[in-house]
Amino acid sequence: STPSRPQPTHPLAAAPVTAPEATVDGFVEQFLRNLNNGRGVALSASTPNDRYFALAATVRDYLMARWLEDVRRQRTAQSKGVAYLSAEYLLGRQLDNNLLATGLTEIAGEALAACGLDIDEVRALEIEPGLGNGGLGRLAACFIDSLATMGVPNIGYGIRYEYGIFRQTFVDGQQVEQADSWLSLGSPWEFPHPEAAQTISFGGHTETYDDDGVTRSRWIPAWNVQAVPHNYMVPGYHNGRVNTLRLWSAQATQGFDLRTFNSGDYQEAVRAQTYAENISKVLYPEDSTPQGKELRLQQQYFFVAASISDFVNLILPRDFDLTRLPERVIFQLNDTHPVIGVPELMRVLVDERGLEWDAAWAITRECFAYTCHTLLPEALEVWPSDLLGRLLPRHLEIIYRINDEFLDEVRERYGDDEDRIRRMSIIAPDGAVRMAFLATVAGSKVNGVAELHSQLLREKVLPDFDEFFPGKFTNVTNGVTPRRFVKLANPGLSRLITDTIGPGWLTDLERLRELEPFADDASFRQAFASVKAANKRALAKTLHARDGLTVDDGHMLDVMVKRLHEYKRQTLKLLHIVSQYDAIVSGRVSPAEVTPRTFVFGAKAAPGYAMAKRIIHLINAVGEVVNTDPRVEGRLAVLFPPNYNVTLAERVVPAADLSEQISLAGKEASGTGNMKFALNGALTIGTDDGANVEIRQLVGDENFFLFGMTEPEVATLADGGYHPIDFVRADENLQSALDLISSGAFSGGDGSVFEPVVSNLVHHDPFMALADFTSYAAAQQKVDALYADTEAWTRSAILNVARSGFFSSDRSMRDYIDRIWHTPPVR
Ligand code: BZD
Repeated sequence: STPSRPQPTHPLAAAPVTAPEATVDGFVEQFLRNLNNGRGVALSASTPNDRYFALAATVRDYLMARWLEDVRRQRTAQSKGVAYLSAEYLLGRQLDNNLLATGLTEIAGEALAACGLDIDEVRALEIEPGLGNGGLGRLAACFIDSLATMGVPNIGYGIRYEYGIFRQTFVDGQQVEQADSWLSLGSPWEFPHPEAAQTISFGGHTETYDDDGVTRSRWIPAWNVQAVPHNYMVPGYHNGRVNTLRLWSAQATQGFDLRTFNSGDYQEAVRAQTYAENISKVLYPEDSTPQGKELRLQQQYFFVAASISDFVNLILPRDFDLTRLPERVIFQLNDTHPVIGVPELMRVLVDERGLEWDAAWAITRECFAYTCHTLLPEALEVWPSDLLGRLLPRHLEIIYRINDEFLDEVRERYGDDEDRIRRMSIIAPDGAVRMAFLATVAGSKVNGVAELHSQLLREKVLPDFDEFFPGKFTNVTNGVTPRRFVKLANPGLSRLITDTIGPGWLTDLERLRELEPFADDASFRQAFASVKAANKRALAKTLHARDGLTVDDGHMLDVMVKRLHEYKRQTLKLLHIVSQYDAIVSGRVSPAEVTPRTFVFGAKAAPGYAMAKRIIHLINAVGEVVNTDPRVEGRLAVLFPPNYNVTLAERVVPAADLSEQISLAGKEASGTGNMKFALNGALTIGTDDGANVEIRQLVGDENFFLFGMTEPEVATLADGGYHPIDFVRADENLQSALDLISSGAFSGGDGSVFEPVVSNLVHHDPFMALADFTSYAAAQQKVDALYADTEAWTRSAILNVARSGFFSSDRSMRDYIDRIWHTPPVR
């Protein structure tokens, strides 16, 4: 029931909400009030966690007036907004970002100092919400930051996992996963609203009934759970705008247990409750090859149904004419994970709101758009129809009808081309539902995430659909938020940029172009190089405190951070390290000839991905030997800090000299780490893959180390039959590096330990690391040659920064608006 609207008589209650005064005094006052009244402690008795909570609450207080205003505006707006549907948001820490957005960073520091506290100590307590696996989840976080900064109305919808991506530790060099209990000390940034929970149903059966002479279908579900919204502020940068991120948490329905699951047995009742609450318990840590697990489908439907209902039933006015829904919202599908939203909206419109099927389908097709993030066939989600039918029987019926009508259209166009019908059917021959096809048929637009990816998507993954739906496919190249990944992560570079070209670039990143002429200015190069050196020292300090690791800040920092996957080819990097080590210890090369390098890895492996875990073990084993062998001391070091996450990325990226983006061409959809490194003045060594292609085009060939086969060359090699052993025979350094691993040099003399990795490479090598090794090693020699010329290297690094403004996620958002969403113009 709608609560009655208060009719205040006091002038304060009738006035708009105000923010505390943006001064040190104002901040101190609010901070102490939050400490005393919010935490119930005096400053003198406060714990570090109390102080962190009070500080967070204070920052929230400054944002609150704007947020309340924007939420009100959103409800009363007549214009179209974006509802971003994503199963993952890899947010990173909130405190610094929100301080930055409000412009309160300095004031907060002084205010805490005046309370006798060090803000850096308080800041260090924040545990980042790791509600995502990797690029896809981090992209969602960058996008909502950009939309808020551009003043575009947006709600991000997702899942409030109780446990995010696992915490990675190493035991004897092997990955061991621990639960990420990020909520154990509470979460100061969220606003839970249990009173506004939505009921989400599952299971049961469908039936038809007579509705005034019309036969209609309805779903009689068997059980349900409550979806409790938790709201987060998403502040724009210095613009007074605050959007909302709404994450849903599952809670057992009261009486759930008693009615549907048991017959009065208390233990069974509690078990049923646990079953319901499992839905938002944990993030699935697989970032490819999703297993068709029932709980995963439950998660997907849970958050999508809650989000659609939230928008349609609560945000829109009660009497809203739903045939005009496309004028008010576009649901952007972040990969196939939310695609069950398509039949859900159909069910809402047809079964709940009584619209005709055709009218509902016309609305639905306009309201969704789909972003694909992969090219790996095994990563395209399919749901077995028995599973889908058991959990969501009405949705399966709706999908069947969508497919029947779609295939009728295909037949109309092409006649009885049964082969084509089979290829295009949303239902696979084995009965499984192909979610990418459903998204493509339903979506108003389908986009890939980099030019090459979008092209391959059209030509290789969905060519029949591209032909059938002219104009449906488009590209939006990914981007990253410069607020977090330049300003927060790299304050030194940010200061230098502002001193050089003035302010304004942080929301207009193409302005970095104005740095180009300074690449030829020796004093600017000097300043730029000292920022990089300071960032290396800062990383050294972090890694020492965090993991007890030692970084020689005189080394070139050669960095490969991303999820561990064979297609990304961490093994190629590793073979290069082993071959350098081998060359020195075998005396083929004198240590003095080798550029001193520290190799930094950061990578989590999906817990069930055995080969990825073996590769992690091998990297650590190589590090163990290389780092303690006096023959290479001061020349080579391998560091693998565990638990790479957004917080660590913010330290590693600004310190890097060389960015490793070495996937097999045609496999990495885009990459976004590649953009972060270029923007922070690292040079890229990379293949012609994903957004590397666009990075290289923009920064120029002479400022990028390209190697390896192109995608067509990969296809040709695969067609002709790939025999990795041929490449081993042709390169004695490669042969020797592989032999060294096989000899047990990195496993205490026992060659069998890493035999599975070596033999997989030599006999299968599904991602052709060996075929690209020779070219990679040659490119690394060019790296060494340029690095030896400090001025030339710095010049290239500056040009990388100056020419990478295109990769701001603000630009990505403009492209989505122009090409897909058609929401009102910005500003
Ligand atoms: O998405 C990544 C791609 O691999 C990158 O190339 C691309 O840059 C980013 C952003 O577009 N994909 C993922 O990160 N995928 C997942 O994390 C994922 C998670 C669950 C299930 C399937 C995939």
